[in-house]
Amino acid sequence: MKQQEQMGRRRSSLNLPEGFLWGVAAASYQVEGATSADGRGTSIWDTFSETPGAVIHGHTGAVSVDQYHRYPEDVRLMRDAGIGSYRFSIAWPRIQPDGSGAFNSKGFDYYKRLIDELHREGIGAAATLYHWDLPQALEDRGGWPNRDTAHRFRDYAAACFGELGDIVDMWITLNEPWCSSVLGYQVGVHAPGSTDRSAAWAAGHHLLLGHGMATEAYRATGLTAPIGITLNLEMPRPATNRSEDIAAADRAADMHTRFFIDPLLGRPYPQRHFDAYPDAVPPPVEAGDMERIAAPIDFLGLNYYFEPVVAAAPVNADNPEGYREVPSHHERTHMDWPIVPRGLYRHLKWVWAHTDGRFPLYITENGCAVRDELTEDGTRCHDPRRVDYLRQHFRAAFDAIEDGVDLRGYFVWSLIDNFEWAFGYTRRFGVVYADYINQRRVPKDSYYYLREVISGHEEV
Ligand code: IFM
Repeated sequence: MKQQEQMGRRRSSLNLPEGFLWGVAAASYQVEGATSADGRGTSIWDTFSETPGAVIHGHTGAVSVDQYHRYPEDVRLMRDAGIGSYRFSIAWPRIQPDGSGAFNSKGFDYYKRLIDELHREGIGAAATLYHWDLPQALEDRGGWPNRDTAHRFRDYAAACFGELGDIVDMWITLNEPWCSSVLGYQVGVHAPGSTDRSAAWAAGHHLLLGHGMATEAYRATGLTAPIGITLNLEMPRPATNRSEDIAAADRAADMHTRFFIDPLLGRPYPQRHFDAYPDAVPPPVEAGDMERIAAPIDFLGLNYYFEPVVAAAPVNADNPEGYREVPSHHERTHMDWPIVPRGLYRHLKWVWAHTDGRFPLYITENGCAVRDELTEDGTRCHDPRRVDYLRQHFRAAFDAIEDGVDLRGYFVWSLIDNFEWAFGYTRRFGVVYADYINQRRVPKDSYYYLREVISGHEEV
């Protein structure tokens, strides 16, 4: 029996592959605030969060944790936890207020200041080009369902490569295009709040096309930092081993997973999904698009939060794909998401097999929302559920590495509590507590736990 099995499978992070990257992640609109500073334009999230009823309590990202001004403090918090890389996103409307035409040097300056500060403290910069804050001017011209937006994204990305290419250590083109397309254009709970399936499919295609064109533009620069994309795939677990449930779970992965991962691999979109909705218009694919989308990437980023359970359901007009989500016994987070660490192991193994081990993988987000409170004296925040959540998910990821998955790094979502989209500030994901009244940051127990895992002193 191996020693770690004798220890009940608890391991030290010192057993991780050489160079394993520990990071924390965040996104511009969720943490920056300063939405009208230094020439920033309006984004679809500014507009959406000001729409009555769109976000809980009418919260907006206008101030958030004010990282735009307070980034030195946040970088120090990362340094003191031994964080190796900060995954942040670049706000397109800071760089190009109208989404086309003139670029704003003050926008670039902010990211240069942030990256310089990170580097001064020995922390790498992992920049995401698009984490949902589309310039409103582009939405006014049709948004992602309009093919032109993919071209505009390519131009914006190329400008970022030109200005920041020598200091960014890792590029991520898009964060979770499923959310931008399906939540934004079909379900309508995210900006811009549309409810049109055809628009969502077109948006998904143009997001991927923008990714492919940006990746091609990047290669033309000769820059060598790795570039990839972050997906939030979902491989639901079949409720039982009956063949109907297994087939239902497979169908449930068509839009959430196959639509986004297969074209990156040079494979077609899942036609079966389009066939289920004959009234909707399939993605407007033009000659050469699929080749562009499959432009080689250097890694694939995965965001994992939970694994749903799916069973077969009667096929009818309301449920043409014939599946439904069913309850499970798992404890749930404040997002009402089930805690399924083993699902992360299955997820990594599935992606690794589905991609034929073609790209190294990174977990670019994982974490949980907990109803955190400060101690009475305001100096500590005990979040044992988050510590437990992280410990179990780290363990699942390390198991996958042991079983052959080339997982190169793990970014915890998030450094600090922030604007959780339609939930506003009511959901706390940080390992650092944000006091939104006075902008005080208070490290939670999970922050100290993460620090000790990274230093190799805490067993997982
Ligand atoms: O806060 C989000 C993030 O912006 C994208 N991935 C999921 C997180 C938690 O919901």
